[in-house]
Amino acid sequence: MVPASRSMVTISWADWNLHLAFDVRAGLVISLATIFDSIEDKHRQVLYKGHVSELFVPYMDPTEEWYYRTFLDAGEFGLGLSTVSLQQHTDCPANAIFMDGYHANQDGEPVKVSNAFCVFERYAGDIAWRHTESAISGEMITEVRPGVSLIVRTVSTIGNYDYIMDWEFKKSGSIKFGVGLSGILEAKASTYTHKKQVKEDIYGTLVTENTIAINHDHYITCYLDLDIDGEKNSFVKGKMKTMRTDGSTPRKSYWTMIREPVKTELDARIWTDKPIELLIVNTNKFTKMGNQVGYRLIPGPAAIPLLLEDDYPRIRGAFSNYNVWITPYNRSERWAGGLYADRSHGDDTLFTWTNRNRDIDDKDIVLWHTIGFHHSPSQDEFPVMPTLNGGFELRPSNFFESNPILNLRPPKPVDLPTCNATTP
Ligand SMILES: *[C@@H]1O[C@H](CO)[C@@H](O)[C@H](O)[C@H]1NC(C)=O
Ligand SMILES: *[C@@H]1O[C@H](CO)[C@@H](O)[C@H](O)[C@H]1NC(C)=O
Ligand SMILES: [Cu+2]
Repeated sequence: MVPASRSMVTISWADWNLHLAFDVRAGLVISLATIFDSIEDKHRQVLYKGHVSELFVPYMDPTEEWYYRTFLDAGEFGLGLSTVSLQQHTDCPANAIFMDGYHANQDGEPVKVSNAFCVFERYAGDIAWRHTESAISGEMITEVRPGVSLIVRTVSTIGNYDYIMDWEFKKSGSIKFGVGLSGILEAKASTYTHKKQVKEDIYGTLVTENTIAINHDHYITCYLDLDIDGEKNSFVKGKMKTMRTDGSTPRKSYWTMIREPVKTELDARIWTDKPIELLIVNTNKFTKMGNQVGYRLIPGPAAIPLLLEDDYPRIRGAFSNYNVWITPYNRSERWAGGLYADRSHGDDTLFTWTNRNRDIDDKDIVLWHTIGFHHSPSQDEFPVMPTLNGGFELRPSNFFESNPILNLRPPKPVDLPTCNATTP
């Protein structure tokens, strides 16, 4: 790991090279992530730029004091402005390296956020790949490689909620983004002390005497400008279709994959609540076997919006109408809720941009993906909420000629420090 400067950092780890930057609105920005391919003997482009674009949290209490609580946390508060200083040993492990972030205040003066990100190598006891071969008579062969990855972490605390955001780079070529929700549930005072007394809709859960935690959603929309082996990429949708056999064997059915290129923005609006394969491919590059070189999105949890389409938060938060979108790259289209999110009317969102139905075939394209949660609070989350996790994976799909970590060396046995359960 080689930090190069304070504001913009280049990291080389395993086969990965990447940049980190701090943005007042997005918080952590990952860019120029490339991975070394030993067969091609060069670094290959994967992610040109990735960051959280918007974080939409509409509350479900429509009464006078609460109806307006439909927050656009990135656009209205700033994930960078809300970034907190991380602590060693608690927020990040002992082997973490910390980075500061800087932004300008309203007078144009620099403000330092110390320890805004931490970067660490993680071995959490996972397996990168393994096999026990027992088919060879008289022999039992086992090969296992431990899964070690690089984590870049940042935490934004926006009012009551804490969002823990991790970008994980795996030796296999996968990039994972994870978000952890913690902090304090937004609650209101009430005269109720027991559920039996409640005869009306209280818009949430009585989590303790006189306290109602309100129902709400979290939509974390990520901007992912993938450049798979270069700028010109295309989007491919793979549908799994049930096929009936001709009856020549006892099997009646099977499923097959039907992949079709998606050429326009409207066809690229997708809900991932049914089996679907989503690929970003390099239109002009194939493996030796003739498969199209690409990366696959393994989506995070999908929360289909339940507000009515003519309701104001639904219009301002229209980028939650689908959880996958593709746009042609446009430098003015980075913030899913609009450039000016505060008091916006919903006329500059990912939804309105994509209504133009532009061509997305064989172009520099941007993938937008939303991790969604419908959150009906429970007592277990009071007074502070145990972390609730969600995330997605960008995983190589015919990007390499074969498993890129086949040649990982088995580790030397080392005595890692043991962590003893402490008694309070
Ligand atoms: C780029 O985005 C802006 C904002 O949505 C829009 O006004 C402009 O027409 C876009 N340009 C193209 C070529 O789509
Ligand atoms: C954990 O407990 C073992 C056995 O009591 C002890 O030898 C070891 O030093 C302890 N490790 C730590 C990190 O406290
Ligand atoms: Cu919540």
